[in-house]
Amino acid sequence: MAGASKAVTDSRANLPFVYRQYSAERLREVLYKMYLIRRFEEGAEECYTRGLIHGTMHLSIGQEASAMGVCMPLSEDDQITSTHRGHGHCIAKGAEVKRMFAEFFGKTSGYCKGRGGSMHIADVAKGNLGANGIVGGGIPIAVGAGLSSKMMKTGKVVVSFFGDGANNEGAFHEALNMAAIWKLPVIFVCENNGYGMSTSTARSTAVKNIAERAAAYSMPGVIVDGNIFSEVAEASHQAVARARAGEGPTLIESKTYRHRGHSKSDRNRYRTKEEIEDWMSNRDPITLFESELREFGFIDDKGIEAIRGAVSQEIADGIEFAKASPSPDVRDTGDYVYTEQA
Ligand SMILES: Cc1ncc(C[n+]2csc(CCOP(=O)(O)OP(=O)(O)O)c2C)c(N)n1
Ligand SMILES: [Mg+2]
Repeated sequence: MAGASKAVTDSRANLPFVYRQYSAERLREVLYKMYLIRRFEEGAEECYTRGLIHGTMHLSIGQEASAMGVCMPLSEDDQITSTHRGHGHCIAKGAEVKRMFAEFFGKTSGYCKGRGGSMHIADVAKGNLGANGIVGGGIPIAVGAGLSSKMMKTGKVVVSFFGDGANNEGAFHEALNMAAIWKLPVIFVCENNGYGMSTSTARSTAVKNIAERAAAYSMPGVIVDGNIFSEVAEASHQAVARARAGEGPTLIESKTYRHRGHSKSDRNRYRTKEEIEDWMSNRDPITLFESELREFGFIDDKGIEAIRGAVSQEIADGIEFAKASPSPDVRDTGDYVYTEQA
């Protein structure tokens, strides 16, 4: 998202940072996008159930504030690397849902001409270097992109999204060390949703907070409530400022929760119904953001209804676009799959 800022007005002086920094219009646009992520995934899930989409998918419902908050201070030129749970990151960085649906449907109008599907969407024009089916796979790529930014003096900041499961991999540690010694403009965002498949973070990770690992690489480690948009956006804003100033990387741990199972085949046996219900009822990121917007006078019921209606229309149009788009010719299905062909 473009990172324009508004002058601080007296009436907003005591509000949290993002409500002083951004215009009412931008903040309402964030709510729109949070709904767009959620409805996109609900729509994709429904299409999957109806047999219109094949394979599997990993839904980030419940993690929308994390994706939107991190991307808030990024410009279109800044870059991200994403994960197997990357639909929210993709939309937050500016992707069009109609081309995402088309990709899911395996159509030529999709972001990867229908060859990639849910786990491989890349939107390089908008700075999304790609989702990645390899856990932790995007972390070294982000460091490479950060090195490129520094050497070419492009001024780009690179965000690497990854899950708690990735922070115990060698690639994570090597990448953080390298980014730190070279002071690269990279922001490592660990979306800690409490589980890597069925394994809880407590069982897999020796430290209590993943952000503590930043100390080993001499960079700031910041913990945020990943379900509170304003908190995530503020931390991201600071990390972006540090990166742009040439001071190097930051590790942000965004504590959040996925409402759905790990993937379509997950039966949720490792989590209690009460735990899931608690996060859905009391910690839902869209509900929390909506109530802050209402409380601070940025939106009312009518405004929220208008956003919900417009999002539903964009989703319906996106699904129709995907349905109406052509499938690749069977003779061309091998095209665009490899970077170089014999
Ligand atoms: C290198 C690698 N190891 C294992 C897997 C299988 N796998 C896919 S997702 C996943 C869990 C990832 O957990 P986390 O990083 O916490 O992300 P989350 O699914 O919670 O968003 C695993 C083990 C994989 N895709 N790649
Ligand atoms: Mg996880």
